[in-house]
Amino acid sequence: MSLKQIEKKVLSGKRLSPEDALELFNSNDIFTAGRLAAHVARSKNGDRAYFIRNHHINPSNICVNRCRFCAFSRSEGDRGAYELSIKEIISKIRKWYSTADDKGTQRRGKNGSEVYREVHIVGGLHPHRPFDYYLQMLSEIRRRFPGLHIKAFTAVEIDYFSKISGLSLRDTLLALKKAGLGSMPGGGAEIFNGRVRNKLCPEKISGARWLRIMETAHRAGIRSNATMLYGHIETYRHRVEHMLKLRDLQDRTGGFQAFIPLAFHPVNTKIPGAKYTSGTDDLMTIAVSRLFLDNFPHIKAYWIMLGEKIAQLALLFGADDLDGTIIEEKITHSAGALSGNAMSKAALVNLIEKAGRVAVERDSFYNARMIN
Ligand code: V47
Ligand code: SF4
Repeated sequence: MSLKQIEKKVLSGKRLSPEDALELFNSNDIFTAGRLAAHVARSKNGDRAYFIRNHHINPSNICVNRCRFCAFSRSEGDRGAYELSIKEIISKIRKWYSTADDKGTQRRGKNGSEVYREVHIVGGLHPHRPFDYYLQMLSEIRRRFPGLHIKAFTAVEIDYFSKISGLSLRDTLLALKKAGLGSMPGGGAEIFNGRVRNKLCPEKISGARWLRIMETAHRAGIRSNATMLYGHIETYRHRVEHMLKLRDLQDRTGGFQAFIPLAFHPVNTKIPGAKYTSGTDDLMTIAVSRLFLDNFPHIKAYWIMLGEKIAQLALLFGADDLDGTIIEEKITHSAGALSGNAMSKAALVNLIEKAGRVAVERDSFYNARMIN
């Protein structure tokens, strides 16, 4: 099908086929893809572009998987290996979540610091920590900071928790939810194709298992995001296959909130000949995902991986969310991220407004929140 025919399909609201998505990638025509994706984004989210005041915490980088693309992980005893106690996690949060009453009341923190709404927690698969450690972590955070949304644990971690606890997937998820889990991030999806996955991360759960865990989470009332790691050894066909599987699952559960294409970072990884992605590939991937994933409400341009300026441009190519303040990022920065580590609310608003969009501060479920 020609780009003209694809354009007709998009403008009449028809779903794109995998061949259409492949055609868009192969065309290298980022301007046509971007214009169409911006049209779709506008019809879903108007002029709005979202951001959130959030903070990342990685409880440990010790991981039994040691994926080849991951520069963050260490084995036990390696130089640079670390593990945080629950006390250390709480004091980290206390440092930045400095509301006067800890009840999540929206108020400026001490010394005019920002008020955060969400903590994003992901880490390695630790060889010795029991499931109870993770439950206690959640319940302690919830007890001390009841207004803070906890978005935590990738499907890969959920699978591991189910193994170490001996609980079914559903019971693992329900126990986490009861302890305070509010939603799940979309990491660990990488590329679903088995052959590529085996080369990238032979120890990691399969794509089918990742999808099953997300389905179970959605059916247990836990919403999540979905990601795709691109720009390493995969082809466009693998990317489209990956997105098709996500689209099919979303048709069945409706539990995904945002799709986040993750630009591969090559430094300190074990991927032979690996290079940074190009800005044009980043923008094309955002645009094709917006066009193809017609049942995903949001496409996130994760500024940490894209860099501030490509993330800003992505808002004109189909993205409607920049993620947030982040504050402390380890995974991408271990692999050569060129972006900063944190962005203030003012800087996020500036990026969005200078792209001609209306900045909307959101909570973890995309409800608009007043900017204070
Ligand atoms: O699962 C690891 C990826 C993910 C590299 O859901 C790498 O809101 C690039 O999933 N180069 C973690 N990527 C990050 C993630 C995420 C980030 C922000 C928001 C959300 C969300 C999710 O990072 C991992 C893996 O897929 N990753 N190593 C690397 N060298
Ligand atoms: Fe472990 Fe996740 Fe890194 Fe893989 S990507 S080595 S599972 S921390």
